[in-house]
Amino acid sequence: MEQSSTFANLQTKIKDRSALVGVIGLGYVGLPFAVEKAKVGYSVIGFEQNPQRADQVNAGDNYIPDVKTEELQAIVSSGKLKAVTSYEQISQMDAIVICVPTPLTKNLTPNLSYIESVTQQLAQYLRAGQLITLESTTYPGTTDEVMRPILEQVSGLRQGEDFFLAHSPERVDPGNLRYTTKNTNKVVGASDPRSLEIAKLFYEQTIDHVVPVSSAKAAELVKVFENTFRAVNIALVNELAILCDRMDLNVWEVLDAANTKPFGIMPFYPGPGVGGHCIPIDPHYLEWKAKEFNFETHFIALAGEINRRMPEFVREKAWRVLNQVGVAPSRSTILVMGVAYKKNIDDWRESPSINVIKRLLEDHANIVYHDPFVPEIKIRGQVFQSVPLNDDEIAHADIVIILTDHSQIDYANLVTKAKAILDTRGVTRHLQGDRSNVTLL
Ligand code: SAJ
Repeated sequence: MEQSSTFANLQTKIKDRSALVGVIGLGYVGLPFAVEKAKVGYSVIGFEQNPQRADQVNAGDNYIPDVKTEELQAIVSSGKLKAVTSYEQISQMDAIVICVPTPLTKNLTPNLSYIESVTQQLAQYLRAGQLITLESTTYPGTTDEVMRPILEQVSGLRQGEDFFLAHSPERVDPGNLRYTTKNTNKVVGASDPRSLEIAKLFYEQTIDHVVPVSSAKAAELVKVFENTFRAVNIALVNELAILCDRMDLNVWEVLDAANTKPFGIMPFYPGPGVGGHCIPIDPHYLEWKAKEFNFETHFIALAGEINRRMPEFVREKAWRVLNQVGVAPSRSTILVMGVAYKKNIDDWRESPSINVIKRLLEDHANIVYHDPFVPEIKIRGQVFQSVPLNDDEIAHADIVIILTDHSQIDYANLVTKAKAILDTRGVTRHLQGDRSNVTLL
């Protein structure tokens, strides 16, 4: 097919919603995206390697809290969305969006195995007229230097002429009810103008504001910078918390007062560490790439080191509180409040709470936990079930450690009933009444 007609044909299909959309990876990014596309009339196929997840989608059984179950069920029953586990139908797709994980290895270096394996499979079926966009967070150069060569060499097709390739970083904030896939500004970049133009058109069909940048690398760096910004600022307040502990100052009072400044500041708060699949991970993708340019990203390295130190700091503070109540850690019963990596979500992967619990288990403490979002966790083969939050459980504990500040917990009752509380999230700091049994991080 002549190049310009390929391009024009794809433009038409995107505009009239007849374009077939493929989403590779139906996780916390891919499934909400697939639902948004299907809701406006596109036929969407989710290519999901996990058969259970594919079955759940096809049964309208929602597993992503940010997706409205009734919406998923409506588009699945209307036939607008289905999930498959093989790539057979990928060549029928007009637009393909890749939303696969980009984890770190144990040595904090990028693990592109998901992106590489998806790209290798995609390349076998690639045809003229397809748009491919990568949404996974990764270092600048992944789209152009890793994906493009595979796609061109295996298929013999050329980017910008036969197929189109762009990077558009995901900006999903799990649990955020205000900013959704639809109303969160979306950056998109590509290394040739036609890929950028067609990718921008594609995203504009379901996202209120699309922000084009000059290259895929710029788009990749935008996202990694966004998360580095958070990691560094969280590390700054975590370091301040450790210093305030040494200086016998209340870091929460200091930060609350600092945040009364009406300009030039942004609230970040200390905690038991940094969890999730973004902030503790993404900055190290940039740190790794920078070394190629003989450049040390000191802020990223330092932020990671400070944030990873926080679980140990919590352990030390827990020892001090146990000392005050006259119980040795090895003889203590500790009620942990919250194992999710941040409040009001159910995700406990990479959660700092797990790192704290591991350390307290090494001290032979008896650990029980309560998390309304997480019914069960497994640590080093040991299964823990969330206990009901009742006065007996609270009274039975020598210390309650608040590690995740879920909004639905009755903290006033906790303060009234608990022998001692270590609050690592500052969630009790504004409560009225006697809080002499509470130690803040
Ligand atoms: N944390 C702190 N102190 C803070 C903020 C966060 O200790 O002041 C901790 C959290 O408890 C959590 C970790 O850091 O363990 C990460 O928290 P996060 O608020 O950054 O939430 P995430 O990991 O869900 O980050 C997502 C990211 N979204 C994308 O990558 C697309 C991030 O870019 C968003 O900015 C972030 O949500 C958000 O704004 O909530």
